[in-house]
Amino acid sequence: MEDKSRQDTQKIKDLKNHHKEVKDTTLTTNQGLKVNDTNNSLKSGERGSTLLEDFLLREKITNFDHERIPERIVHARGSGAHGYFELYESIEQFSKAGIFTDVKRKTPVFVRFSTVAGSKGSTDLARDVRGFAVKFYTEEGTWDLVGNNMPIFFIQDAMKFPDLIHAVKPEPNKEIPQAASAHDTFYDFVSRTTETLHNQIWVMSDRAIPRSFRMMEGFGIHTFRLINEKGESHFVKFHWKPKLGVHSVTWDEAVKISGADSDFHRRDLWDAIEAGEYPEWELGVQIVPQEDEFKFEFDLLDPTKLIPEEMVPVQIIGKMTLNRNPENFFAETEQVAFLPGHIVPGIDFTNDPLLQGRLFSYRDTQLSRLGGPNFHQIPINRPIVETHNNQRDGKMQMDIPKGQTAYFPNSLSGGCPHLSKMAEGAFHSYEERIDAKKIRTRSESFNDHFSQPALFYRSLAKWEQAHIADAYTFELGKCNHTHIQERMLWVVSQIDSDLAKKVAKGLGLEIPKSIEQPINQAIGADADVEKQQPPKKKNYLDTAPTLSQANTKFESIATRQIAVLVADGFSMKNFKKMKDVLEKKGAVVKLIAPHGGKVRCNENMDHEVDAAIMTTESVLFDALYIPGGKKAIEKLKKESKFIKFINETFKHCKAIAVDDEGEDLIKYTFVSTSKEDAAVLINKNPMDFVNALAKHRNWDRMELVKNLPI
Ligand code: HDD
Repeated sequence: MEDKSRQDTQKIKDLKNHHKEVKDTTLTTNQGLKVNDTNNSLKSGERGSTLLEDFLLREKITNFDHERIPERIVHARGSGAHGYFELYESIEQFSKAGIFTDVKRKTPVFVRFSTVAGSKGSTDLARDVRGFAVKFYTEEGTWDLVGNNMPIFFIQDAMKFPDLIHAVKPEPNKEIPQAASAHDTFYDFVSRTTETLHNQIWVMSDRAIPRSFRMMEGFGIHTFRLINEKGESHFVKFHWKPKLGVHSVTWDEAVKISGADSDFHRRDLWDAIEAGEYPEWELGVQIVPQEDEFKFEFDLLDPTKLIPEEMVPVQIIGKMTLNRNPENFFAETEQVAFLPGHIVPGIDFTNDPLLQGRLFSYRDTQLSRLGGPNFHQIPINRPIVETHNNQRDGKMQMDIPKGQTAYFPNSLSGGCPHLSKMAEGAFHSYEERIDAKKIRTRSESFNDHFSQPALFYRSLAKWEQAHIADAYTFELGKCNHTHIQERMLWVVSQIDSDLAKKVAKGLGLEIPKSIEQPINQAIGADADVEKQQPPKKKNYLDTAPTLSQANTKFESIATRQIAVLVADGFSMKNFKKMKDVLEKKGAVVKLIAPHGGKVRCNENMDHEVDAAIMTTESVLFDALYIPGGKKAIEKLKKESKFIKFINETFKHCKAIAVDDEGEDLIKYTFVSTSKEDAAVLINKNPMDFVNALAKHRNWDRMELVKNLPI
């Protein structure tokens, strides 16, 4: 049956014009010549040398030699999907953009999620920021919202971006480490550039190791402007809120997932869409009236600061659904080009100096990545509206512009393309009043680097704080230079002294009383040192509970992966009862057995095995169920990997349900020490398991399992 929600958007229809089917066709060269041998080159005799004449060989090999384009300098590892955006209610009082006023529209989108530091083939589970870039193909032109899964950025001025990236990327002499911030150069930079600390502590938090792309928030980060019909401006911050809530894995899992399935997030996104479980995010806006620009104790133009939702609530205005996987990874996900400079009437920039620099960088990078100025003609990058201008030629011109003229004004082409009138929806930059000196400096109002990292840390649950301490200990433990570790300890102590003490203990170091130049060097060599960091931390809010993942949504178990451990003779009655409930709630049940092929239940029916135990790992699942059946349990006991599987599931604080003889199996595991645990369910109602699973993890178990020898 046709899935109505998957009806082609205008962009999909457009892309279909470029699809190339391979059904029932003859192999040809790029010139259309039919080919009857693509296995052998042209030789001088059966055992002779290959001839230069062999144009078939040359065409095939030349294409192959040039298959790769430079990977993105950052965000190289990514995964994309198509979908659409729908507006719940018009916000015309703030913006005249069609996408924000027309509730009947279904605006096509293409989204690319990414990690930042790693190469194209690196693991999905690196501790890192995730890119969250959305291309809206709107009726007034393309709007790109190129954000991340964290609401702030590392630096305040685009001028420092190359330094930041050079510090985090593999060290240039040895190209080590891949997709990891845990090394000397990064912490050398961070400890000397304290504006990074806010984003840095978010990277130490669970946000940096998401359970899935579908379970992370997205943020536009910068303060943008919304412009209404009257030309009035309101400041805005954009938020994406996942319908499934914000959830993460533990670091121990992340490390193991990287080995077991380094495509974990990519696969999860792909599988969910193929299964019809379309990922959804609601779009929210925080609106600040123009006159409130200076009302806050931080600067709205400073991208290292967030506006706590407790100060300005997020108003939900629409929903994005991803319902279609790309047809071709390279053509779409690799070649898609996002530019923060792509905006539409009703949306405008602010003077955030990071945003201003980005407006240059993204177009520039596409020139070398995609080879020339015509990258907007690549199918995935084409807007859904027609384009007409006098820009011409360049590498890979795909259109054939007709006519005698390519200049404006002209009379020979009847003045076309002519200029648009404002009433026809022309873009017009917001007329911000500027009366200033030309200076190379950083605004004094940006000079607070510790208040918001401290607010973030204070706002988290105990288990989240513990994860941050562990993350700092791990990351700094990987640094080889004591002076870098000590400087970081001092810097962290300015955020929270208890946190710094925990990390210092793990490193076996003392927190220095002071350090030479505890200063943000970005301010400039001749700046007044006294005026710089750290001044007294501001405390304008005790806590911001919305920053904690403990306060996210815990309603759904849809798409959660449940490992069911079985062997021949497993209890069909128990299994069926549990499976029916789980599947009704949208969870995915997978049978894990000692071998592949089929497994026979105690009612003599054969069941397809989803994975033989040797091919899978507990870290790829959200929860575990053991249905019992005497014969089956005896078999499972004999395979140590099942015991490891159960112990690991327990260590990672996941829900475990066992029925009947299943209890005999957990006697051999650490689970037996915790039968009172809220997420260990022995002979309980399947709904108890569902409820435990919806909570994502039982963090109350954390202290107990911390030192388990697995
Ligand atoms: Fe950037 C890619 C997000 C600051 C320069 N950036 C890139 C992508 C995302 C972001 C999600 C990947 C897009 C895709 O999937 O193709 N970047 C951000 C955010 C920033 C930010 C949220 C701060 C708020 N970036 C930033 C600065 C600069 C760049 C300050 C340069 C001055 N970013 C780039 C780039 C990339 C890029 C080098 C690499 C590939 C690309 O642009 O298309 O130009």
